[in-house]
Amino acid sequence: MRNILILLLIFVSSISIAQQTKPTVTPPMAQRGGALAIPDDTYDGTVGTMACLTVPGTTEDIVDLNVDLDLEHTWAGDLVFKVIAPDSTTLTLMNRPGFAEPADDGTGGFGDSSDYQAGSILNFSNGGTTSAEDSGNTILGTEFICATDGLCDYSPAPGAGPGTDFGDFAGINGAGDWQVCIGDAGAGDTGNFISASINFVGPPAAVPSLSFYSTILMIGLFILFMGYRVKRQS
Ligand SMILES: [Ca+2]
Ligand SMILES: [Ca+2]
Ligand SMILES: [Ca+2]
Repeated sequence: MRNILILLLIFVSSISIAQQTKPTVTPPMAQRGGALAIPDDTYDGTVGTMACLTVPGTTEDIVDLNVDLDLEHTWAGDLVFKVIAPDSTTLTLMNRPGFAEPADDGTGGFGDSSDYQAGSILNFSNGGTTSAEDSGNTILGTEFICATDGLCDYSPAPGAGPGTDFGDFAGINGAGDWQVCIGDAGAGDTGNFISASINFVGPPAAVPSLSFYSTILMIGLFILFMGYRVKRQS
């Protein structure tokens, strides 16, 4: 009887330990699009005037996400970056840095003259150390954001565009096609959108509740009690 009790307790304990060691966060899932020329001076605030790459979504509900961009261009202050969810929720990542656009319609002046170099991957996240509006503001117009200034991690700065930050996507289901888009609102300087990837963070894996452990403990105590009674009666 005692051996059976010990085996039962070991079994119950092993279930409990297995449940506790489950991962609590779904690993980010990187997705990638293709390559595209950015049309010069066409941006009017609509997606149809931007160069967009499609990025496959995730079947999970979104907790957070961040975006990697690779592009080449000779005038950062011409550019608007947006990420658009399958349900059309839109976050403006950057809006003509160095220029306080009165509206998100491509009109008015232009911003910082710095460049983007292919292969220097920019990351946009809520934890980005530099506001996207400050892109290139410490370097010359012929120097490269990220490659020259070493500043590659940016937080969203929507300016007059839609959205606040990546929290805008929290709670929506990620299934379907996402779009990452670049618009150009100033004549003369041009470039190419090389790639985009979205790192999706899903909900935490299910972790047994406190009541689960309480139930296991109660079962263990019950088995011990019954074993004690059987021993007393024998
Ligand atoms: Ca701006
Ligand atoms: Ca330039
Ligand atoms: Ca341009």
